[in-house]
Amino acid sequence: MAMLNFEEKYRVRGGTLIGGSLFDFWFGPFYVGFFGVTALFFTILGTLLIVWGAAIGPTWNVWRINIAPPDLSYGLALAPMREGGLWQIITICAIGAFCSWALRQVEIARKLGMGLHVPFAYSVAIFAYVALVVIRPLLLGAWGWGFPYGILSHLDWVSNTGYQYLHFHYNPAHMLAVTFFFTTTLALSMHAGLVLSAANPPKGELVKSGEHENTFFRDAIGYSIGTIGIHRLGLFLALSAGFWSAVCIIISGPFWTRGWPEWWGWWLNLPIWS
Ligand code: 07D
Ligand code: 07D
Ligand code: U10
Repeated sequence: MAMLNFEEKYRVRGGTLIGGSLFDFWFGPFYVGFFGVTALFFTILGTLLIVWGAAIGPTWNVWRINIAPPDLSYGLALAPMREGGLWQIITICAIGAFCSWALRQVEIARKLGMGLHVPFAYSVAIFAYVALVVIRPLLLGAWGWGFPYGILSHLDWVSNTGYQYLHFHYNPAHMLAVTFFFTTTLALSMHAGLVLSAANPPKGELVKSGEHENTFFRDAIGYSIGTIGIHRLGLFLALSAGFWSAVCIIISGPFWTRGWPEWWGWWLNLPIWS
């Protein structure tokens, strides 16, 4: 079925979570929906607040614009606009926009009778963000622990936070997250390479099948995970990367206050060494 015919067939009412058919329509290629409206609302408001923050700040250099969270002395209270209040409202807008976007994905998936894998996956990214700007600051008792909104300033925050724990590479959850990130890239490059090599042959040659793909890996490593399996594995690897990232930052401070190399003391203290 041509794409335009398909869209005509599936652009039907229903599947919405809230608002019935109020916003149940399309605008050009975009599905609108209640959560499209809330996503747009939070995005526009949040972006305007960033522009305001830039306007009252010292620079218009996009790399150096910085909207910092409140000073630690404000604890979990609201701060005046110019002293971190802006960061607090932008954070609310960001969470509002990200969650709206995930729920819009849910509505679109429901309309199409598809699974909720995409919104579930996106929710893990939202979890990592919320871990950084809500969960960890709450556990540490001050919004000031959140990261600043700025292209270079957020990099400074990552570096400074890393060195607060002496050597962040020794954080065991960071190790797991990094390993999952690396494995995700490996898996994607293997999968994309395999599919292109079979499904996109040079002109004049036959397109190869899933059997060829299976056989390639059985010949090479003795086992093939299969054509659905590789997608399950890919999702698992990628979501694990995000999940362990969230864990690695939540435990830094709330559950471990010393340098991360010291955490490995348990290994040196095992009775088997004495
Ligand atoms: C390719 C999809 C498209 C998305 C893009 C990002 C904005 C921000 C806002 C000026 C893969 C759009 C960017 C809307 C503009 C203002 C105020 C996704 C793709 C192109 N970071 N980070 C970047 C964000 C954190 C870290 C780049 C966001 C944590 C490091 C971009 C968040 C930590 C490096 C960016 C976030 C951290 C970057 C490219 C939120 C740990 C880099 C991102 C909401 C996770 C790299 C100058 C990219 C860079 C980079 C955006 C959070 C670390 C500006 C939106 C606090 C070490 N980050 N980041 O391609 O070049 O993502 O930085 O949590 O080296 Mg970051
Ligand atoms: C938070 C992004 C969420 C995004 C959302 C969507 C928009 C819309 C619109 C384009 C989580 C935003 C959408 C804005 C855009 C349009 C139209 C993703 C998020 C919801 N580290 N480290 C990680 C590595 C070191 C440190 C994670 C490697 C040093 C700290 C990952 C190395 C020190 C923190 C990772 C390395 C250090 C991290 C990041 C190597 C510094 C974190 C990925 C090779 C001296 C952060 C939750 C992530 C974290 C984190 C990798 C080195 C410190 C595992 C490979 C030793 C303080 N590091 N790191 O989390 O876990 O993505 O955050 O050296 O806080 Mg690290
Ligand atoms: C995959 C795949 C696969 C494919 C694929 C893909 C994964 C099976 C079949 C997909 C992959 C790709 C396409 C590859 C490239 C992708 C990446 C590299 C990932 C990164 C992506 C980007 C950088 C692009 C990001 C772009 C975005 C997010 C779009 C931005 C769009 C908007 C902001 C508009 C969103 C629309 C909304 C919210 C609703 C609609 C609204 C409007 C259009 C505006 C008008 C509004 C109205 C009419 C509503 C009225 C609003 C009101 C009343 C309130 C407004 C409030 C105010 C305050 C004004 O596996 O193989 O192939 O392709």
